[in-house]
Amino acid sequence: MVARKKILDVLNGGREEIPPIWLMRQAGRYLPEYQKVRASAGGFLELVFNPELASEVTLQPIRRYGFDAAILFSDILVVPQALGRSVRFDAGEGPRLLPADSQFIASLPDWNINLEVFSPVYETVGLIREGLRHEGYDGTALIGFAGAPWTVACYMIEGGGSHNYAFSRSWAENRVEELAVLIESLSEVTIAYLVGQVKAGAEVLQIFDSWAGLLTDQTDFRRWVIEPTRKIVMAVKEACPHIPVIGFPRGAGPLYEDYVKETGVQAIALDQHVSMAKARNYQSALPVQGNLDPEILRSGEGLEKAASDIISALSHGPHIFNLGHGIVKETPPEHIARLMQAVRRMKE
Ligand code: 1CP
Repeated sequence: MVARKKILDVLNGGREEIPPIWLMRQAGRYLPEYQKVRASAGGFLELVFNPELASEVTLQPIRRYGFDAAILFSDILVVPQALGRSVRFDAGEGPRLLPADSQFIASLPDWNINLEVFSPVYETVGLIREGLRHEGYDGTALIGFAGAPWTVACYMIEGGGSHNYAFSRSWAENRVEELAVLIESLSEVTIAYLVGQVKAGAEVLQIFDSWAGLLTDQTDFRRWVIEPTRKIVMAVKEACPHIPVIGFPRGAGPLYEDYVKETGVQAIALDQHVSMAKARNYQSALPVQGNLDPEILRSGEGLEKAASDIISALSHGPHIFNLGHGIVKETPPEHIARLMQAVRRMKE
C-alpha cells in the first residue's frame, strides 16, 4: 500500500484541516544530537559529503518531531564546487570562498563542469528514502533543494556572507555581462543538480533565493531572480513533470507578486514579512508555505497564538506550515515540540 503524503496533496492544490508542517533548517545546530554527529564528522563539509552521516542528521528531526517532510542535509554552497570554486566552513564562522573575479568569469564558458562532486549528495538522498521507509515514516516526503543562481552568485562574488552585499549589488548594476555569465553557468549546474536529486529519490524541490530582497528594482529582479528561476523550473518540469518546485524569494516584498506570476513555481514560500492579506492573495493562485517568524519560535513568547493566527488565516486554501526563514541556532528544542502540539491540536 502506498502511504498518503499530506504535503504532496497540498502541493497539488489540496486543503488539509491540519496543515502539513516542516521547518527550514530543521536539521542543525539547535539540536544536541546534530552537534554530536557534526563533531564526529570533523567539519561541516565532511558531514555534508558523508552520505551515512548526512542522512542520519536529516532523519534526526523527523524522529524527534514527526515532521511531514524531511529536507536533504546539504548546503547551497556545494554548487560552486562544481564550477571549481572550493568552499571552506571555518569553525564558528560562515562560509569562505575565493571571491569571483574577471579572470574566473572569463574561464567559465569553457569550464569543464564537474558534476561528480554531487555524487555523495545523491547517495545521501537514496539513504534518506531508505531510512524513512525502514523507520516507518511512510507519510514523510523528502525535499531536495538548491540555492537560486542569484543567491549563490552573491556568496561567490562576496567570498562568503556579507553585511550589505555591496559587491553583489554593484555587479547587478555595473558588471551585468559578467554577472550574466556567472548566473548562466550556475543555472545550468543547478538544473543538473536538481534533476539528479529527483532521480536519486527527492519528491519535492525547493529553490532558496535568500538574497532576492537585495534587488528592489523590478527590472533587476526580473533579470537576476525571476528569469533564472523560470528557466530552472521549466527544465526541471520537462525532465521530471510530477515534481513540485517550491520557490522562496526571501525578502522580495512587493515583487513576490511578479515571482508568483512569472516563475512557474508550484508553490510559494513566504518570509515572515508577508502579511496574511497578501498571503491569501497568492494562495488563490498557488499553495503557500510559511511564515512564522523564527524569532517567535526562539523566544517562545506568544508562539501558540502566532501559529494559530497563521493557520486560521490560511485555512481556506492549500497551506504548508513553516517558518519565514530558518530556525536560529539558539532555539530551545522544546519550543519546536510546543509548536508541533499547537499546529496538530488545531481543529482536532
Ligand atoms: O556549523 C554548522 O554546523 C553549519 C551550519 C549550517 C547548516 C546546518 C550551514 C552552513 N548549512 C547548513 C545546512 C543547510 N543549509 C540546509 C539543510 C537542511 C535544513 O534546512 O535542515 C539548507 C537547506 C541550507 C541552505 C542554505 N545555506 C541557505 C539558504 C537558506 C537560508 O538560510 O537562507 C544559505 C544562505 C546557506 C549558506 C550558509 N550555509 C551555512 C551558513 C552558516 C550559511 C549562511 C551564511 C551567511 O549568509 O552568512
